[in-house]
Amino acid sequence: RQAWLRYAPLPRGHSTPTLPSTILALNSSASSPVYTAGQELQKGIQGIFGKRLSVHATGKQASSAVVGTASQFQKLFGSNPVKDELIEDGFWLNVKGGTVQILGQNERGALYGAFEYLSMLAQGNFSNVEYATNPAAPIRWVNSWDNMDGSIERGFAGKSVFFAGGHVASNLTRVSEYARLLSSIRINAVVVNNVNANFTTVNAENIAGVARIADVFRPYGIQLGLSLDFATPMKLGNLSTYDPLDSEVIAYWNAVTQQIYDHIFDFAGYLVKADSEGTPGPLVYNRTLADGANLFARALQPFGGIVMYRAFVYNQLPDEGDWKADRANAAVDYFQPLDGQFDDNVIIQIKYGPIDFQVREPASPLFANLPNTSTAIELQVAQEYLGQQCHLVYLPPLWRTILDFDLRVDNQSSLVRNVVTGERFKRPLGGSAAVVNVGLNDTWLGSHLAMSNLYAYGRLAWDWTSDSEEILQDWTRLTFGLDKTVVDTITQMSMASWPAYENYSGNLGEQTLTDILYTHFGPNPQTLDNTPWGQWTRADHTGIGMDRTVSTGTGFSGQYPPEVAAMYEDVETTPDDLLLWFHHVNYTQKLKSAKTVIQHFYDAHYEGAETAQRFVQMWQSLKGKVDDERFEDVLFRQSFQAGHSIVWRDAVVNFYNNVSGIPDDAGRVGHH
Ligand code: GCW
Repeated sequence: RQAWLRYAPLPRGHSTPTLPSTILALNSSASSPVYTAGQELQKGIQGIFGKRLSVHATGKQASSAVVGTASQFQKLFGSNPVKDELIEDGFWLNVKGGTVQILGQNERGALYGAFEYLSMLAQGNFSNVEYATNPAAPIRWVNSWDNMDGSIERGFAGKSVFFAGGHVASNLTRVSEYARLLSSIRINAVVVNNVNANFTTVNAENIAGVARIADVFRPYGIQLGLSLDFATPMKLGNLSTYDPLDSEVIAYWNAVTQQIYDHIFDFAGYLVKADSEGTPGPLVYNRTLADGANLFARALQPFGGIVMYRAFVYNQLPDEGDWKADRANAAVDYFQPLDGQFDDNVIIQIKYGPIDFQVREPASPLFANLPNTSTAIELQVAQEYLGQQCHLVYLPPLWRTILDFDLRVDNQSSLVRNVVTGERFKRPLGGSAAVVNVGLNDTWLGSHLAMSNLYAYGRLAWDWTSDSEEILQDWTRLTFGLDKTVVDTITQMSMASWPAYENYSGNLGEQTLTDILYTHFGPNPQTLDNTPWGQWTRADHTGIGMDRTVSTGTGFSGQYPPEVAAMYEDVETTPDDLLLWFHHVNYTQKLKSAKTVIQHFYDAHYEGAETAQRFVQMWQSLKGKVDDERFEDVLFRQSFQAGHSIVWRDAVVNFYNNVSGIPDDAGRVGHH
């Protein structure tokens, strides 16, 4: 349960640095992050070096490690040693042998700095450093799809740490442990309940309940947010409408919001999924999505809260035969016309791709279409379509394909990451949210190795240019120790894992091919087509792929700025890995690799499954280097993945062999 915060002793024989003699934490109030930082430094140094330092809130000593805000420091010492500019949540770290200064712009930043220093020590890194670091964006949130009854939508690790039986859980120990992990990766807010929200979340009893969660979060610098059911005024408030422009509805939400702030003075804000997959919303009253978002924005504005309004709005599309119908078009169709109509404290939260957390998608074109609106990217640490933590899939390389993508708005560099941080369009707000869905399982996500995705999410949300592999190695050392073989092996497995999963699931941009009707787990290519969910591949006897061109297809490629639109419009300039996302082609179409589409399917599936087999041997080579409990647990999962990858391989290659009737050049597939 300590995950990457174990503070395990360094290997025998490892050198020891000059340590500070005491810890000076410049705030003694137990709910302050600076106090937490002092406790954490004490705990960490004791764990790593077996030395217990005392913690004080006053008294100057040259050899103390000092942690606090720059202004607290200034007050006590009469000077400010911070040499670079700090923005909100940023910190300054100065380590010179026994001299340790950890100074945040705010208290949260100070706590982040303490974790950074401990992370260095735990990795045996005793270098002298002096630097400031600031976040890429102010919004670094986690979303939890926890239901009030304690179940978790797309949760793969047991019941909720937050809720049980319609109430907030009575024992919040796990919440506090979770908050500690999240603050160490610089997450600053958590939305605790499912976006498919239940109106009872904001009844009087539950507001008092979530206030207890906020109390547990506060010492870790984490704010609490809530998802709302748009129809609450009717369901809970006994009004006859939930029309966002109705004065009683407005008064109702103002009152609820006031009540929340009465209990939680530092409440972060609301997350809203409206008019989506059956949830109520403003469209029911022919109001715009901006009317819906601004309703909450205005209720929150006096308190400094924000609204994360999800762009995941689409209708089910009954008619796949309609060559123009395309769910991927929905977000831009709905939101682009509203650009500029959202209040300043509204952030549009956009899933990374235009459909839904697929193994590969192009960047959502909505990122290019809202220059006058603040945006955030939504990622999913919970591997819903990506093996549900039963398969090892290290996600940062996938995320980076989106965040590093250049949308070329106005023919200028417009990386997605620079859009969501607010930099590209000069927006005051922006950032990211990841759906995490930890549960009561001791591993948090259901799998030890899956925790690298959570760790990496936090690190990237702070700095999207950090290297995926270096982050992974930090995580591995902190989680499993400094043994080089362990670090190298987990690195190799993890870095090969997303390509492997893509190989044995959906190739060339045709989505995951997982079962989308029931489980979202395991292969089921036949569920993609002929359903109203709109995750179509249009596979028939001769060809496959969604024609999303402007000239002959759904017009989706035209939602990108001209340079990008032109690239995707043309089969020749569309990268192979997104070919079937943008084009309907024959199975015999030649790829840039000179293989045909169908032969690529066959080869990739065999290759992907072979890689998954190798993970088992690679992991086995770590026996004795990883404690038995975690060794066995991971071995079990890797063995499952190895077997399941063959199930995937055979299901998918046989499916396309059957529809196309084209044999495998290598003779592995079908009847021969
Ligand atoms: O991917 C789909 C999930 C739903 C989820 C929805 C969403 C919370 O299958 O479980 O609902 O996306 O993101 O709103």
